[in-house]
Amino acid sequence: MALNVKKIREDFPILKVKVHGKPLVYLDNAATSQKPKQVIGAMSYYYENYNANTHRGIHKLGEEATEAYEKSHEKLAGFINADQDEIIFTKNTTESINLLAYSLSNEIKKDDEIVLTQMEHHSNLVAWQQMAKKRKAKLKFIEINKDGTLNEESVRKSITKKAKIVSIAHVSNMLGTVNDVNKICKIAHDNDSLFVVDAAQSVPHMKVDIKKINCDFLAFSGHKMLGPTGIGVLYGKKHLLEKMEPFLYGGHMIKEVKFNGSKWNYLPWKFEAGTANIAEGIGLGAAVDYLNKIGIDKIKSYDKELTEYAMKKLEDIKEVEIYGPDIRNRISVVSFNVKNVHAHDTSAVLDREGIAIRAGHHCTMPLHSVLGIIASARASFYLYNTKEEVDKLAEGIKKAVKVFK
Ligand code: 7TS
Repeated sequence: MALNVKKIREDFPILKVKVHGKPLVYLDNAATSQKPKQVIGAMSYYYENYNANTHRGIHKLGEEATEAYEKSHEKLAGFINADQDEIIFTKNTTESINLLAYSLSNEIKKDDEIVLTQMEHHSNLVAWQQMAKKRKAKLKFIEINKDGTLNEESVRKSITKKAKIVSIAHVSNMLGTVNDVNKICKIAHDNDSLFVVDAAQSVPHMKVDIKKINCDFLAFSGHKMLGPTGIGVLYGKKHLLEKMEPFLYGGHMIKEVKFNGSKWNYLPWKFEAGTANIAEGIGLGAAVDYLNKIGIDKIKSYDKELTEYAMKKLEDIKEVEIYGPDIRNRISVVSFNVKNVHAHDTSAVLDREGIAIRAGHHCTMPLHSVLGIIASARASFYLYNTKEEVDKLAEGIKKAVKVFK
């Protein structure tokens, strides 16, 4: 059964907002998603009814807050088929990857290799780049084909016995390419390398099963999957997390502290130092409930349907150039440029129509240089978007073509 988008839209208060007097058409979901009232409500309910710090006070509110916060770990674990103690709450994908780059750095020696791809978000590039500099290790980048898919020969050539870490995006936030992480994971493991997945753009839009991928680590952000900002996830295989150094030290992450030394807490608390983003954790749990209620497989097929529809509509405008693969290897994201129009100008024209897209380098500057462009416009879709909104996008782009002729 298809999604009941009309009913879904009623859950998102922001979709009633007018922008420049026009109904909001929100097509910037790859940057952040909107939040349903169930998520906003769960967070307000916590603040209004059981706000207290977790894992500390032996009092009713503290126990309720702790239970709800731990329950959220359990929900997130279920969502990606992990165990509860393998789910570390971080601030976002960026922090999850920084945690890894910091905590794994002891394992990296001179001339070891860290393999990424040309399509990485800066978040899955800069942290490794800095770690590689410190350890005198090398970064390698798997090349892309003209159509924005990963080049298979480059995959095989880049991942050798020298690779200690292979870290790649599951879905590119600029090209929308869905990478075959199962296959690349196997190649990484055959070469005794750790395999990390940047799942910021996949977990919100498709079923991600860490056991099927067999990845060692996987990172994603709550705010792109209907949850609040300030909460993200790092999944890691338990035996690896147990071996790793903590990232932040202080309260909550310890089991025992003496003046001259400390022992670390059990997983995942070892990596969750200090007072947590409690309301945000609870909000993310509510977002998972919401996604589960609708069904992630249904969301995926609807996202694909919208993306395919948008690609067709945009391909019909001869001044538009679309980047990335065809719909078979893509989901939710369509980046493009209008001939002779800067992406910022396209975005500004669309904004006057109430349409929100992203314009710029989308935190993928190296990818933009591979494509030979400095910027692009990007429409990205989610479960509450409609074909009518895509029609408005196409009309808005035609307006931009005319304005800048
Ligand atoms: N990785 C990918 C693939 C992303 O798309 C993003 C955010 C991140 C990592 C970082 O996520 P954060 O929550 O830590 O910021 N992508 C985008 C985007 O495309 N536009 O704004 C943020």
